Amino acid sequence: MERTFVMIKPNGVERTLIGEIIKRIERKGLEINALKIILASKEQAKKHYDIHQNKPFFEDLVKYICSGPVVVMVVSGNNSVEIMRLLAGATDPTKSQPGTIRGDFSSDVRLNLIHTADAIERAKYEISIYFNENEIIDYKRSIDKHTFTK
Ligand code: IDP
Ligand code: MG
Repeated sequence: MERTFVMIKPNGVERTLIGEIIKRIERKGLEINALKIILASKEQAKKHYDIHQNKPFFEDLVKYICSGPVVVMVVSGNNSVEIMRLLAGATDPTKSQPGTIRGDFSSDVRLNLIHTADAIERAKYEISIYFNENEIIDYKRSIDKHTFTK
């Protein structure tokens, strides 16, 4: 099962969109294997967005991610990386389609509600910034291992 990393950014929490976003992930058929609300440290945010360290918006982005509680999740399912990108919608709110999380709820690229990893290797890296492996529970697969007679 492919894992991805998802974060509901501070404005998603502030706007009480946690439930709305989780509902969309679950109804698509993806599994949530780990979930917690945290205050990200500057160190975590810098690691998370290391590929953007030379961009003009990097410092503001790091400050923003640390500005309030965020929800971090490990989500899995077939092609979960690509499917979560589809559910999130395009980064630029002028291009995110209605029906996507960003398309339905955001109009500013800096406040686009959700982060979701863009490749399997990035997902592994980002998960390792926010989770210990023993916090991640593959419950559906573990249910499959049991044999129920009744
Ligand atoms: P993604 O979140 O869709 O993967 P990235 O290009 O990886 O988009 O950018 C990371 C985050 O940085 C975006 O979600 C957005 O919040 C912010 N960002 C991207 N481009 C800009 C910009 O031009 N100005 C300000 N913030 C930006
Ligand atoms: Mg990205």
